[in-house]
Amino acid sequence: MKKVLLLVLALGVGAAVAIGACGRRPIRAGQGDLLQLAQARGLTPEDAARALKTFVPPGGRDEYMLFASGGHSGQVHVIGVPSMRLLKTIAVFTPEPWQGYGYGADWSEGALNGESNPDPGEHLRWGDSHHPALSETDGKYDGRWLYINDRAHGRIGMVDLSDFRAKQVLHVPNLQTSHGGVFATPDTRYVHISSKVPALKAWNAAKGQRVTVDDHLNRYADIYRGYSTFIRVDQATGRMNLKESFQIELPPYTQDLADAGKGASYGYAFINSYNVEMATGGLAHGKPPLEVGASALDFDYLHIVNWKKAEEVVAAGKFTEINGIRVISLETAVAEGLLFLAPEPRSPHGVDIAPKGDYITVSGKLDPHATVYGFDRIQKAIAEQTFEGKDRYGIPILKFDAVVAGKVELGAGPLHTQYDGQGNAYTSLYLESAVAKWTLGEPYHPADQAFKVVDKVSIHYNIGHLATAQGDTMDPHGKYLIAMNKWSIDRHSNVGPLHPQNFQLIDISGPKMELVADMPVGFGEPHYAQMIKAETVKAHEVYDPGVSPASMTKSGDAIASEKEARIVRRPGVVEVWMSVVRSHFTPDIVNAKVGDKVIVHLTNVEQTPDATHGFAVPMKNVMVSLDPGETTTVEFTVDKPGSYSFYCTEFCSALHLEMQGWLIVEPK
Ligand code: K7E
Ligand code: CUA
Repeated sequence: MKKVLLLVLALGVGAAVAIGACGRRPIRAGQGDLLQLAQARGLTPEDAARALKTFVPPGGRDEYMLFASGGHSGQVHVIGVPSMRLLKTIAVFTPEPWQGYGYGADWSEGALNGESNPDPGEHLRWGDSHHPALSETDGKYDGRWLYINDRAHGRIGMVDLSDFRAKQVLHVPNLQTSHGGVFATPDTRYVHISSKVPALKAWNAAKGQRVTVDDHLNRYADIYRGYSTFIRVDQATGRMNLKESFQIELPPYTQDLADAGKGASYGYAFINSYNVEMATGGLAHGKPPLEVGASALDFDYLHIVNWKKAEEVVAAGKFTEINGIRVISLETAVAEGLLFLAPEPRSPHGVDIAPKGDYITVSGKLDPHATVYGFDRIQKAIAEQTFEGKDRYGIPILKFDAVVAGKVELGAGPLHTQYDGQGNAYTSLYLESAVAKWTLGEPYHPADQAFKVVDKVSIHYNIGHLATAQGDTMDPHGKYLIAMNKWSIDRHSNVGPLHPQNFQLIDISGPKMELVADMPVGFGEPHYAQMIKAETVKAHEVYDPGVSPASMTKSGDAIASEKEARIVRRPGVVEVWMSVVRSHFTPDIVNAKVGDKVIVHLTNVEQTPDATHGFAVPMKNVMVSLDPGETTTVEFTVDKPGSYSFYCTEFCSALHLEMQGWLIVEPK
């Protein structure tokens, strides 16, 4: 049946008429034959073929999961590919009530409030999520954890993919903002995050340095610094451990995207930069506008960091601890030979390492080329000291011609690159609104066929990142490409002046790229995304009985059934162990006195998939989601007398509406 159907579509709908006319059985799908269905909906044969490429039958599963950043929504969106259906939104930097994230639940408060906040009084309630990084084993996604940075702040979040919840947000010391490289090293020993806009030098900032506009304009090169941070990951839990992490001080260029070396280049990290001019902005102070000042020179610098060596330098004690993290100074980094620069054509954006770790693609942004560096050439240039000089901080600059393996003219505004398993690269062209497919060199393609554009497809419109299936790993599948477009203009129904972003699914399984589907994205501006084979992710269906999402182990406050439910009072505190089950809270009446702190340990004692309940208390900003098996604690203070009817927020059962109780606050 399937074969006949494909044949019909391959032949075109016209052919289907002929087949029908020969008296063969028309192919029926529901209420009509395919021809009638296509005609009734105004679809061409090409449209119908596209529909077949993306259609997932009712109850079916997508082959891949796309983890897309949500930009200034501070979230991560999980999307099925090829159907382009939204499966989940994971809150990371921003409260989200459905998941009970940021409305009193202990695990979520712990994550959202963050660790090592330099300004603990300032509770951030948003972030600008840009670059997701799935954990890896042997250079391949392993489906355990996901890390993502906050562009607005120097923060990194961790999502546990065993329950798709954010568990940790870390303020990275000495970074005020972040951008590049959230990436996991191929073994997830570290996740990396670097600064975006240089911040006041940590050595001084720790002493409470003050700054004037005059300092900013005239001493920029001395008082600001960037930092490249390697955050150690606990291999059992995925949690980030600052004590075992380290940072490398960088010049106050604006460090942009970054990527991890792998295979041939394992142990290295590569970070782009722009504004090596160190423009400060300040038109009214006689300085050029930042965007002009930052584009004055022809070259910026690719930073080449030997993090394996940095790890040894730290182990040898050659660091200073600043604001809770071990920092290798710029001087030490240069002296130890763990930091090099390579010129890159002005104001690049993406840096993306090829699957075997041998090529490093830098995209021009203002230059129509991609510049491809050979890691073997970089190593040789370092060994032979093929330098063209040093920057003002003494960092050796490798000779451009010595390290470049190839250049390829792609089109206007190249930004980001992904790969497939056949030695092809795919680069987004922001200004041209297109994706260029081009070839890598040896060992992927012979020299005479290398660094050539082989195909181009238009997208709609203004593409930022793109993601191919596992396209930044050592196991790229190719197959699908998602263009993550900033503008949708005329592609969707008018929903007011703030238009949805537009994801486009492109079939890259054949020699020609083919645009297959649009997906409006009306929930925050995605930047980067990663696409993983769905079966690699093995999340729990339900929590084991009494598991706390904070620790993923059995909570000491878990109860097994309503028989263990109880209320314990001590002066000023009412502590409740409450069972939650279809369709009852036990106890269902809790009494407290004005001024009491109320602590409720809630256990959803069910083990049925989907039997989620909620616990919401009016006027207290409390909303907890309780998935089957989960134990979560919520704490709040009651300061006004009255009767508050708490209730279950999920339509969990026929008697869901009856699933409520009372908190009675008596006068003192
Ligand atoms: Cu190009 Cu933040 Cu990755 Cu956006 S960045 S597009
Ligand atoms: Cu439990 Cu509704």
